[in-house]
Amino acid sequence: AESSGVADAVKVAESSGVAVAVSAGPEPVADDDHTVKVAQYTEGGETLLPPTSLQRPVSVAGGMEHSLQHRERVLILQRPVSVAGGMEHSLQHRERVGVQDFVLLEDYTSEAAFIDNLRKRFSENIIYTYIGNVLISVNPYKALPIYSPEKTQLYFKKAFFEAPPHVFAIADNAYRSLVYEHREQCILISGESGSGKTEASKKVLEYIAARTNHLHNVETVKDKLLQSNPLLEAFGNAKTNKNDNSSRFGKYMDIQFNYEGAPEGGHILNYLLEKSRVVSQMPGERNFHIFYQLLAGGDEETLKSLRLQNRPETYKYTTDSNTHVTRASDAEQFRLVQDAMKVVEIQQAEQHELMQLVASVLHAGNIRFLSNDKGRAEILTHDAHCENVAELLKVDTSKLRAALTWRTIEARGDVVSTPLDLEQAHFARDALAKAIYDRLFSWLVSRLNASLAPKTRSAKDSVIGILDIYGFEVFPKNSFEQFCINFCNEKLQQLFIQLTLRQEQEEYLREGIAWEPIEYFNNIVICDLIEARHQGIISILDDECLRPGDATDASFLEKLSSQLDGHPHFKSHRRVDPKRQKVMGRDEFCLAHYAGEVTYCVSTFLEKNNDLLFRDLQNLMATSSNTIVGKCFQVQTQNKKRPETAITQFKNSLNDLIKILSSKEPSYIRCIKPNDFKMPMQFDEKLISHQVKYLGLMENLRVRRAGFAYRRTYEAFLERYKCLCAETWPNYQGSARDGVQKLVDEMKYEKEEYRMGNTKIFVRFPKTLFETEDAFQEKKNYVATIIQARWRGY
Ligand code: AD9
Ligand code: MG
Repeated sequence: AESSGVADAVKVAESSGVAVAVSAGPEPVADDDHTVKVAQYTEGGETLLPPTSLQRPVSVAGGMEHSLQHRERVLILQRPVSVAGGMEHSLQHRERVGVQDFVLLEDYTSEAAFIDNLRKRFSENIIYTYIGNVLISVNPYKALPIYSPEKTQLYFKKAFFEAPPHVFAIADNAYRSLVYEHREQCILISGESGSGKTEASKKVLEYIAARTNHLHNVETVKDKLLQSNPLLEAFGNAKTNKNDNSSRFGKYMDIQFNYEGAPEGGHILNYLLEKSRVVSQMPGERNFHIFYQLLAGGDEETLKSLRLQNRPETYKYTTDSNTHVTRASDAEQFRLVQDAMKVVEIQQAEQHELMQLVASVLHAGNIRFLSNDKGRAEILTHDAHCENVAELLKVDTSKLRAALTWRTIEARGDVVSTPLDLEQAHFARDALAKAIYDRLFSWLVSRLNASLAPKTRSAKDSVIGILDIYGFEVFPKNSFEQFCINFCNEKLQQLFIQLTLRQEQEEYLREGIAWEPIEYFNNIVICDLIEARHQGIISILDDECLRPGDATDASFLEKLSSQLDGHPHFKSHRRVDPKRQKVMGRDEFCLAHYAGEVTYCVSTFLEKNNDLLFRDLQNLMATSSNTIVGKCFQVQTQNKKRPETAITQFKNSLNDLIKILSSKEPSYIRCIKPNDFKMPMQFDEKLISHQVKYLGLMENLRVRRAGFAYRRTYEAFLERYKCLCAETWPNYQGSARDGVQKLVDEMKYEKEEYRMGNTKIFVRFPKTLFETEDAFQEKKNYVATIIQARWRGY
C-alpha cells in the first residue's frame, strides 16, 4: 500500500530488526473509534502476542480510511524479529543461554567454559549447539516441542545462521548442497550408548521426508524408508543397562535421490551385530526385542504353529530378563513390526519363514545335553526342542542331533568323526543359534534393500548417507567387541580429521584467503598400529587364529608384547609403570587411543575372531528347505579357502565404508548423554567432560578456531548490521561486499581482526563480533521506540 505509508513503515521497521505482522482480515476495521483488532500473532508456532487491540494505528498509516488497504491491520511488535534469526549474540542472551556456536567462546581452550556453555543451554532446554558446522546434541530425555511441523518448516531452505541450531539445519544443509550444488553428502552421527544417535538419524530421515515433494510414488518410497527403522530395531536393538532401545549393530543408510531431489530409494549396510547377546545377556539386560515381541504379540495360531509358549521365562535365551513390565508394549510393537513388513513388501509366507527362524533360536537354547559314561554329549531321544528346531529349520532331526554332538574333521584325506563333550556341545549349539540369528539379520537387511532399490536409476542420481554407529566404548573390562568398536572410531576420527581440515582448507581457497596451517594430533599412527599388514594387531591376531597347533589367547598376547614392544601407543603387561594407579593384569594389553587409554583383556579374542561354526552344522543348514535358511548357509567344501576371520571381515567392510564416506561431503552430529539414569534435566558434569574428551570436541574446536571464528556471507552480515553505519542504512546501493567494508570501517575493525573473502567476511575473534552485535542491539531498541512513537501518532 504505497500511498498509505504502510509499506514504508514496514520497510523501516524490518530493516531495523523489528517484527512486523500485517494481517488482512475479512472485516473492515471499525474506523469510528480507530481501533484495530489484531488477531493472535504467531511465529514458528510460538505465540508472540495474544489477540489484542491497538488505538489509532490507522491514522499513522494515514489517509486510507475507506480504501482496500484500510482492511489491512497493522501491528508492530516490540520483539526483534530474527532478521538473520537465531544469531542472537547480545550480552543478555549470551549470559542466559550461552553461545550457539562454541567458536564464539572467548576462551575456546577451556573445557570448563565449554561445559558451562552446554549446561546453560541444557537448562534452558536448548539441546543443540554448533562447533562451526558440527552439531553437538545433548539428549534431553524428554519430549521437546522442537520437532513439530511448524518447527520443521522453519528450516526449509535456511542457512545455518538463519535459525537456531538444530538437527533439521544439518539435514537441510545437506539436502540443499546435494540438490543445488550436486555434492554427495553424508551425515556422521557418533556418541556413546544412549546419547541419541538413533533418534537423531530418525529426525534426519523425517525431515527429508517432510522437505521433499509429496507425489504418490515418492510417498511410497518415503514410507518404506521410514518403516525400515522399526523393523531393523526389532531385530537389531535390545534393552541394555545404558539404553532401553540400544542399537546392537552399526548402520549406514544411503537415501537415494533423483535429479529433481525426490527420494527414490535407499540402501543399508550393517556392521557387526552383537550376536553374543542371542545366547546370553548381562543382568538387567534383554535379548533382541523381536523375541519378546513375538511371544507377547503373536496370536495363538502363530505361536502354536511355531510350537511356542507365550512366556519368555520358558526359554533359556530369554529367561534372565525382567519382562512383564514391557509385555503390553512388546505386543504393540509386534503389530508395528508386522505393518512395517507389509510396507517393505515382505509377504506373508516369508514373514512366516522368518518367524520360524526366530522361534528355532528360542528352541535351540532349550536343547538339553547329557554327559554319558564315556564323557560324551548326548541329546535325549525325544528332546522336544531338538525336534522343534529340526522341524522349524526344515532339516532332518537325526542329522541335527548328530551335528550337535559330533564333529567331522578331515585330516590328510581321512574323514574322522569325533564325539563332542558337554562343553563342546553347548558351544556348538550356541554357535548355531548365533549364526542363525546373525544371518537372518543380514538376510533382513538385504531383503529391505531389495524393497528399497529404486525402480529406475540414472547417472544423475545422488545420495545422502547417514551413519549411526557405536561410539567409543570403555568398560571396566574390555574385550574383542570393544576392540572392534574402538578401532572403528579410530578410523572415523582419522576420516574426520582429513575431511574437516580439507573442508576448512577448501573454504579458504574458495574465498581466496591465505591458509594458515593448523597443528593437530594425527591418529594415523594408532590406525596403523591396529591394521598395518604383517605387524599390526589384527594381523598378529589372525596369524594366531590360523596357526595350527597350540595357539591360545595367551600366546597371542605374548606375540603382541614382543612385536609391539616400544610402540608409543601400545603397553603390555610386561611394562607397567609402577606409578600407574591401575595395574594391568597378565592377560591384558593397553592401547592409547586418540580419545584415551583403554585396557583390553585378551580372553576369548581367538574364539571370537575365529567365529567357528562346525562344518557339520553349516552343511546341515545348507540342506534346509526353509528358503531363508537356504540363502543364509552355503555348503562348505573341504578345499575351499578358510573363511575370513571376524576382525578381517570387519576391517574390510570398514575400509569400504571409509572409501564411500571420503568421496562425500560430511556433516557431523556429536551426541552427548547428560547422565546415566535416563533422566531429564540432570547434567552430570563428570560424565559429560568424559564424553567431550572422547568425542575429541576440544580438538575439533581448536582446529575450527585456529583461523577465523566467525564467517558470514556479505549479504547476511550487511542485512543485519547496516543500521550501524549512515552510509549503509536503510539501504546500500553498491555491492554487499562494499557495504560490509564501509560497515567494518565505521566499526573500526583492526586489520588483523578480519578478512574479506570472495563471498564472506571472516572475523577472527568473537569479541569483535559481539561488540558489533551489542551496538546493533542498542540501535535496534532505539529505532523500535521511535517507530512505535510515530505509529501511535505522537
Ligand atoms: V545406542 O549406542 O544405539 O545404545 P543411541 O542410539 O545413541 O544409543 P538413542 O537414539 O536410542 O541412543 O536414544 C536413547 C533414548 O534417549 C531414546 O530412546 C529416547 O528416549 C531418548 N532421546 C534421544 N534423543 C532424544 C531427543 N532428541 N528428544 C527426546 C531423546 N528424547
Ligand atoms: Mg542407537
